[in-house]
Amino acid sequence: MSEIESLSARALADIAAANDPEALEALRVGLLGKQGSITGQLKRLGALPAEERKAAGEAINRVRDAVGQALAERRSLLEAAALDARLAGEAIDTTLPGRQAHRGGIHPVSRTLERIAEIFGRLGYELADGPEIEDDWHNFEALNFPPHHPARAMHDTFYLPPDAAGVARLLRTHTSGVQVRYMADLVAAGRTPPLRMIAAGKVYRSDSDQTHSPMFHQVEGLLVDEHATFADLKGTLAEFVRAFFGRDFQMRFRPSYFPFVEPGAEVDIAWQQPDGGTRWLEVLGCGMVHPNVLRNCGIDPERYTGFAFGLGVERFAMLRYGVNDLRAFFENDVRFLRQFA
Ligand code: 2U9
Repeated sequence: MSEIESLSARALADIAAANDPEALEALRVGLLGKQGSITGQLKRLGALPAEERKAAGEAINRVRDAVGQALAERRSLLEAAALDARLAGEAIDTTLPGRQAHRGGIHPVSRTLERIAEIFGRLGYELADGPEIEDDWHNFEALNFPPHHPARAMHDTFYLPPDAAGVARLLRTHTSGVQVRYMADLVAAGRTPPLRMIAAGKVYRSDSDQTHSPMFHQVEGLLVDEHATFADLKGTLAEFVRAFFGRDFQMRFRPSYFPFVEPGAEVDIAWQQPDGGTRWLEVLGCGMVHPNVLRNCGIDPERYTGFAFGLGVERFAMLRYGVNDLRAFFENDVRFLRQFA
């Protein structure tokens, strides 16, 4: 084997055995660099006899080209292998389960309130709200509670320090001040009944046990028109109870006293017991709006009549979801709340 042939064979074997780009580069410099062995062969061509020079030159050039190509192929092979190794090391395992996000839910009392407002919305009632800090006029006086009247003691009122003008302030004990404002605003805007509205929101009474919380939610409704009657009230409440629970109930209206209505009544429904029997359950209060209340709001009681009703949202939520302690709604135990999400 000629010198150039054995040089070529050794070079190709070395290239094939090179396992990293640095080793390959060292081989390139040793073969094709300025001091490289193949470059050295080319430099020595001049020393050969003229008749050998052509064939020897061609042979060296072939080896130089073959070695150059082998270097390039080996380089791209090593680069591809290095890239594969990097990609394998950085790979994301998409089969791993992701971190679970916590899913929130609507509070059962809010759900119930939304459900009640939705039902009355379908019956044409507009939803209104007002301040939770009230004055004596909107919470009591306009609603036919005279000063020092014993009916005030029915509400265990939380009083606040008087405002800068010395006017007494309190946490509203019912949402009825919203209806008072609604009627007064309607009259001030130069409009007249008919009107249909519900007030919904938090109310406060100093009372706390299994069925009473110092803060609870009320929905109250009001309809005023020229010929509104107690029969309209009964039909409206029967329709509401049917829509809320999804079935009909036997209902009973028991006379009761509220200063802002006359006559007033408490509404019981015949509730199915687990033992198969039924029991009367009080679920609502209602009545025909007292003429004094209409007059206090600027509406002529000789021309207009109205009916009104009130209910506790937590009570409806307890019945619908079968919860027997009101306080569970406010303890914020997610194990309890999650059941309704
Ligand atoms: C105006 C005129 C009349 C609203 C009414 C009741 C009867 C009633 C209670 C039910 C359970 C409150 O949540 S509860 O504790 N409410 O019994 N509410 S009539 O009558 C009004 C309201 C405003 C201007």
